[in-house]
Amino acid sequence: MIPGADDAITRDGKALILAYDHGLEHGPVDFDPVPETTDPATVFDVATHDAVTALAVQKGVAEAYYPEYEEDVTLLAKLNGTSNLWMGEPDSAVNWSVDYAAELGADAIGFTFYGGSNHEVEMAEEFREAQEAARDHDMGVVMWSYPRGQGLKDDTSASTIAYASRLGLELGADIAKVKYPGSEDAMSWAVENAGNTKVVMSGGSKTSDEAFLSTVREAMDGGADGLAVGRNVFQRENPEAILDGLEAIIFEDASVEEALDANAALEADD
Ligand code: FBP
Repeated sequence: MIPGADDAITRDGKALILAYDHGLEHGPVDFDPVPETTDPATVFDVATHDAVTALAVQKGVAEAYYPEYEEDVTLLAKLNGTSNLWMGEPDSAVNWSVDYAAELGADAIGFTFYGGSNHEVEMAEEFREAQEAARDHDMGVVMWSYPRGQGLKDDTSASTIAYASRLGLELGADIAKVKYPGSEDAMSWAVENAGNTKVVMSGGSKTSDEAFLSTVREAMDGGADGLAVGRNVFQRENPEAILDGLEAIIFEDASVEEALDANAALEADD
């Protein structure tokens, strides 16, 4: 990592990255809860919320929609990705070059790395190429660090997530995006292992307002530097409300109760 390389995609050193590469990674099923989100413009509009420090999308979506939003949205180019139709060992095709991402206006790149996959070696080499090209363009580097593959029994255990965040540091990411390891202590271990590389929590499948805000609060208490989230924002009827709550926790260090009060539409669990 290089100090300051992630400045364009952070605020006060913290990140709230909105991820919207699900049309590739999971397919249209992720748009079912809020069918309007099939239209990328809907999610670009959400990304104009003040809390969002960057929007992560794939090449085709960036090409087609970013020109209209470049004044209001910071682009994080998610360089690689694989569809849910792929049934092989975890792997991810590199779909655009760093040069082309820079041409389209990206301030940072995102790269999935499946440590532990039988394709780990090739993926590390592809990451190296992308990471060094990003340095040439002064772009930040975010690693989606998701250990998985035949040899991995539990891809969200504390030790696996600590290893995931460490891989971010070792391979040169400015930010490592990791799955939530289940507790503040486990997150703290992951953060410690990342050294100066920032660690952000990956959102996961949609939960209630209170449950999600509580998990984010725990991750922040464990030393995380923010969040990279997709479904827990865009699968809500009122994504602005949850972004208000997340903004309170991530940038204002609010409690869960204070975050729930940040927008009247947010609901506490019974
Ligand atoms: P969510 O917040 O919806 O979990 O999105 C984060 C993310 O990393 C996306 O960028 C990506 O599409 C998806 O999760 C991949 O998740 P998985 O590989 O675990 O299905």
